[in-house]
Amino acid sequence: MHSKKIFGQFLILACAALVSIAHAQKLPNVMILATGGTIAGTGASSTTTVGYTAAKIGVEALIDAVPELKKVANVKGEQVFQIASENMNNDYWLKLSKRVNTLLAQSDVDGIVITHGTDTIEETAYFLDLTVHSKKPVVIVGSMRPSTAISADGPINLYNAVLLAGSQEAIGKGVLVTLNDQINAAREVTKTNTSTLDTFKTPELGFLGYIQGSKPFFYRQSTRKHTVDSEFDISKLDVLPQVDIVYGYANMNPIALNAFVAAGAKIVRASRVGQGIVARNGEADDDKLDFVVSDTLNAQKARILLMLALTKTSDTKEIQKIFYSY
Ligand code: DAS
Repeated sequence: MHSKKIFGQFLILACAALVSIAHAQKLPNVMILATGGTIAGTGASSTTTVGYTAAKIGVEALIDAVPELKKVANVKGEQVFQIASENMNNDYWLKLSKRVNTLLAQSDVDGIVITHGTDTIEETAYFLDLTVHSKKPVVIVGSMRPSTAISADGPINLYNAVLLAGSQEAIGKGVLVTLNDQINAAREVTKTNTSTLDTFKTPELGFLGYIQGSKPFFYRQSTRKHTVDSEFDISKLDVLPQVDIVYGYANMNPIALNAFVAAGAKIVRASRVGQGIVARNGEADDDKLDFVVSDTLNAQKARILLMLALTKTSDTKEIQKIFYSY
């Protein structure tokens, strides 16, 4: 009788194990690449929402703080680097993009989440949008409150990012940025507020969709080239062309601009307002001055596209075509 009971218990455990294996096999495999930022930040107290230190806790702690991740994906973490994103640079971008491309080429990786500081999330997202050659989802996530704060937004943002990166709906949409239950495209998303949770917006062209009840809902997608349609291959590059930004204003001092031009800088004319089309030969004689216009890209996004375009050509007519197709 006793052995029958043990066998029965064994049978139940074996079935439970099989069910959990089957469940795990059904879930998508999502890699979480951590780079730092406020989402990994810590403050002196639970009410510290400014004056905290970014890039303090590691990827395993981020994952452990959200046990619900295991319900939506099989997650693995990797600390690629640990910085406040105002310190982001081309070397970090090249390292991150190469790592993402390598992982997405693996059949056991269905999607990638990148945890990142919010100050340059929009730039990293666009750089990856132009250099990652896969349809698999790449979702960049950050937070506006440090992990130690009351109602920290990092955990729910990370949960949303993982379920988005493991979703069928996000396949082929290009690199995505999600915070605050909203889904933005890398090309147009921008940080619009220094501290509020709804800071990331695509002011005029709009969100791609929302995440609600653990499900992504898409209502539109980008019409411009990205990821698998991008011609930019950085796999063999260790350095990127130097491209800088000069901010225009009334009574502007031309010293900075003249210094950059003297150093050989090429010019793309963008707008500081960030929205709308910068029309060719509108505010300047672009043909005569041999300028390129940025179309609807703001200056920080135009800088990234120009940097990658210069790895292919220095012909301004070719570069203008690139700005009209990406
Ligand atoms: N220091 C900023 C950064 O790392 C804080 C943040 O993540 O919001 O971008």
